[in-house]
Amino acid sequence: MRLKTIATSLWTSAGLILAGVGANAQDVAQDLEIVGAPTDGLMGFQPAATELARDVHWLDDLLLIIITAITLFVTGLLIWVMVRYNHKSNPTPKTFTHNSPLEVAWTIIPVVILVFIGAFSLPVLFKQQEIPTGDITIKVTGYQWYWGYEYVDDGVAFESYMLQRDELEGSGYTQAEYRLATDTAVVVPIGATVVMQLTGADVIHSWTIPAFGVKQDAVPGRLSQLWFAAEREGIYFGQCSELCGKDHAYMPITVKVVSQETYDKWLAEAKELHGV
Ligand SMILES: [Cu+2]
Repeated sequence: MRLKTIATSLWTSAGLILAGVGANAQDVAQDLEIVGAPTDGLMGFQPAATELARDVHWLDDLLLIIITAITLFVTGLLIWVMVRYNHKSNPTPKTFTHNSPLEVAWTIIPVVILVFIGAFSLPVLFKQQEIPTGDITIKVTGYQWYWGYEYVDDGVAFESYMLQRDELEGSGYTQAEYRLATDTAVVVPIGATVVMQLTGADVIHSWTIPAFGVKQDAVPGRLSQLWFAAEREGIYFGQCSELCGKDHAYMPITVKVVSQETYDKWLAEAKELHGV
């Protein structure tokens, strides 16, 4: 693996020198808009770029309504008890200790609420976890501390490292993308069903793109899967989401969603540069 890595980087470097710096296979998608990135000072989700992400946002909204209603109800009860049953307003308290109808109610009602939530959340979960047949299959391997990608049907494999501050200059990214942008990116065509098979080479890592609504652990010795079909062209960022060692914060993920035509062009060049 190590030899292959060295060979791949040598080959990549040779390709870069031949083609001129910056003209590597990733450049086909360099003028893309950055869609999926965190924004300073904002709350809420990044824009949903897949059906899965829309589902997750919708479920979050539903839960927020339920949580708000429950919180207001409980706060109201607390205030009512504090005002009506304090020592001054209620000098001689009743002495009963049980109220069966009330106890049955506060058991049954939460069960009903949980079943109601489950009726909506389980279909969302199943849609994520039932993996369709992919148009493209990419094997993702988490390493300490970078990601490896293999387009298994196309014989393309490469590693993806975070761009250091001084490498961002001239890469098409700005300093705002520090700790998000990588030297190579996962490139996928818009609308294609992409299946990712994840594993870890050393410890557990976790692959995610928030705007796609996907996150999956990459566990050594196991092959887990996720899928997505991106609906909007652009650049999307994610970060390793399972604490994996000292450089955990420095193994980001970049995905470029491009037109089919651009993808075909990229793939042809990638086969030259990153062919296995
Ligand atoms: Cu990590």
